[in-house]
Amino acid sequence: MKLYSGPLSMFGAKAEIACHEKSIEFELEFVPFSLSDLYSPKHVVVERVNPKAQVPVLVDGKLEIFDSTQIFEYLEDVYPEPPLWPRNEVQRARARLAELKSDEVFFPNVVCLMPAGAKRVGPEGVAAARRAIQTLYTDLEDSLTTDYLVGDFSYADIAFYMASYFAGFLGEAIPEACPRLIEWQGRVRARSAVRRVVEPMTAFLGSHGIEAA
Ligand SMILES: N[C@@H](CCC(=O)N[C@@H](CS)C(=O)NCC(=O)O)C(=O)O
Repeated sequence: MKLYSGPLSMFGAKAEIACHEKSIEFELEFVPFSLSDLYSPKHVVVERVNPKAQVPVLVDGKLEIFDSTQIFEYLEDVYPEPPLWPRNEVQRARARLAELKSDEVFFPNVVCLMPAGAKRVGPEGVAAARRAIQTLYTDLEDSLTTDYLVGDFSYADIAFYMASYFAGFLGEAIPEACPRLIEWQGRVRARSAVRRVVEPMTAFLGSHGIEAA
């Protein structure tokens, strides 16, 4: 199994963490990436497999797939243990929705804080994105009643941990007013699968003078 990702890819990190959680042996290849040129030039395999030319891409024998959530689904089917989706249907639906909301509701706001995103949306867009992030933190704080977002540790935790990790580097860390969410973050950060992926990312950012708030 080979995973194509990037040294700062939040979606690639999701797939990588899931592989480590499931103790899957896989090869990791980082595609060309720099803070100045981003994902240019594109990697030939990524361009061939993904019409959107984005990482992550997973190649397993003849199977070639892309998109972190599609990769989660494949990993769960092929390596069901330990489960990273809840077994109960209702909880599974909730976890899937939480994962989707992290990627498609929360993270687009984080993208607006990145240099290219901020240029695209302008100062008012950046301010709106910051407000939306804080509102979503508060909503999650209010709904968090267990150790993890939905039942046991799941793909939803992986997704939201990574999204909030990048928000933290962009000045929108989880606020002190959300103590349960801060504890949740510490709990996820302590997992060895998460540390293996996030520590090199933090080092990469640090080597470019970028520190978490
Ligand atoms: N929905 C996709 C998003 C993938 C994505 O946005 N990948 C970024 C890196 S984190 C990328 O490759 N960007 C390069 C580009 O869009 O040209 C997923 O879950 O994998």
